[in-house]
Amino acid sequence: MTSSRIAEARFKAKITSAEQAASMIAPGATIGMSGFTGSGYPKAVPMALAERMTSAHEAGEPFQVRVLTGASTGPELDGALARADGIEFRAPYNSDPIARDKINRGEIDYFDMHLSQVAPMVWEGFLGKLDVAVVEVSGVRSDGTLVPSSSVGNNKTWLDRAEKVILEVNSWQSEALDGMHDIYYGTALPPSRVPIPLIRPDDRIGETGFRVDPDKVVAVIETETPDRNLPFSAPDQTAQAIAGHLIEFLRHEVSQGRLPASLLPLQSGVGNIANAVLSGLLTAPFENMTAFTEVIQDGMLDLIDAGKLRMASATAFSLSPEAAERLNADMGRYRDRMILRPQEISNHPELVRRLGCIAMNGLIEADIYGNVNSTCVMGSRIQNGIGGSGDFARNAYLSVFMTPSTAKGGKISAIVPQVPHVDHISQDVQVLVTEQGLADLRGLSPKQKARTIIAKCAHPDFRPALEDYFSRALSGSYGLHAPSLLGEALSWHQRFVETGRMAG
Ligand code: 0RQ
Repeated sequence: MTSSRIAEARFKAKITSAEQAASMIAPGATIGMSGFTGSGYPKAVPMALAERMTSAHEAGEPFQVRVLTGASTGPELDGALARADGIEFRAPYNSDPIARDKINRGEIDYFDMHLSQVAPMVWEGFLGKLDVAVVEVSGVRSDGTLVPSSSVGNNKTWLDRAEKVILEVNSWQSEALDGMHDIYYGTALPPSRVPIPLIRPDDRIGETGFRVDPDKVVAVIETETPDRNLPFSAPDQTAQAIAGHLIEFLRHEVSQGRLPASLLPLQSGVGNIANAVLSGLLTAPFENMTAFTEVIQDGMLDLIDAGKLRMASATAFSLSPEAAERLNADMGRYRDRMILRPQEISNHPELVRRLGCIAMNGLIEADIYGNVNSTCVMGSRIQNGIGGSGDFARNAYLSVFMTPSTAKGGKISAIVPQVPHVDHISQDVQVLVTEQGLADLRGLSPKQKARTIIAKCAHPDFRPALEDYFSRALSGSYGLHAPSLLGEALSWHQRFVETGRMAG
């Protein structure tokens, strides 16, 4: 079908079917798969593996594997394997609804972790021996190096560490991707680590392809399947209001001389609000911006087209089908303005700190002291995972968290007396934004933060109850540094679990 994408004879000789490749994966294997926010994940082998698992289960035989990826994937990977009851252990990130449900029913063990730490932890041996790598690429060059596809993630590490390698060569991916990637081979473990020689977001410090030992490659599959590419919904009023507050704040920071007029390298999470912020930047007065981020989404293409964004560094695309087509049709032009890197570099805490990123991430809820829960609904039910938000939030020059002030049709307040699970401690949360307003928490004590967050960010339906809680805590708390009523602090969540609403 697409063997013109495979320019090296030894790889060509290994072209086979997905079923054949899947038969090389044993029960209990630890598999490093490509894939990050629905792009660049293998689309054929996981489905064939899921079929094998289903047949094994029907015959009464156990068949599960341990799955590591870059981040989230698509229905052909997490969805298929979870549906087949085939995942025993999953890391580092999941957003698939079937896998999420099984994690929350206690049927899959899930290690939700900082995305920058996956590759080093694999090298350190903390995630076990890597048996197989299943990696999507967009081509094999005549010298045997691999052209990455629409995400890089941890693929370098999977290819280096796995005993066996299975490649999916996807001809849906644009051939013009060749040359866009920057694969850095200079990482090492302590005490041999050296500084990463990246000074500006647009520096190239590595190679444009992956190296792989051809003797480890056991199968090459050809595919022609699009990435997941979820439809894009235009920002709603709430998202626009949040974006408006944030952009106003950024303008203020520029006017005060605390940010340059081109801002600092942007990191933007995914989703409706993140896209609204990027859309808002289209008409904001900032020029010559850069992004040092995890994913390139629709809004970044618009900013590049408008000449506002000079370049974007990331590890993956996360696009709507329309934007993916736009990108693929004009890859030669976009290629000079984008760099995809391994996620241990795109999210590297030292680089984020040194470049001075502006981190903008979503949250599930924040408490009045500015602690943020990004992952666990009611403290126990995982939504997605911390992803790269921790890599960026702790180290950013400016760490912003954004959310609508209520969830579930107003039954839940996103501002609560105390979060039942903490992903980002208050020291890592400098600015909190809801559609109600923006709280600048820099330099504030816990009590000052509480007053600011309640006044600026809480929804009016919940504000009086928060004020009441805080004023009673001021007299009834064990200590008055960060006043808390221990018996009551989580009662809002308990009430929701019991009655379906937080309000009494
Ligand atoms: O659930 O779909 O069942 O209704 O959470 O919420 O409002 O659609 O918002 O898509 O922006 O996601 C924090 C989850 C926000 C995301 C989070 C429920 C809500 C809905 C989704 P339903 P929305 P978003 C870059 C950085 C962590 C990783 C990260 C996230 C669902 O931003 O995963 O930042 N962040 N990565 O109803 C109960 C609340 C709720 C709530 C929302 N207070 N209580 N449920 N929900 N608030 C990307 C990567 O790292 C890859």
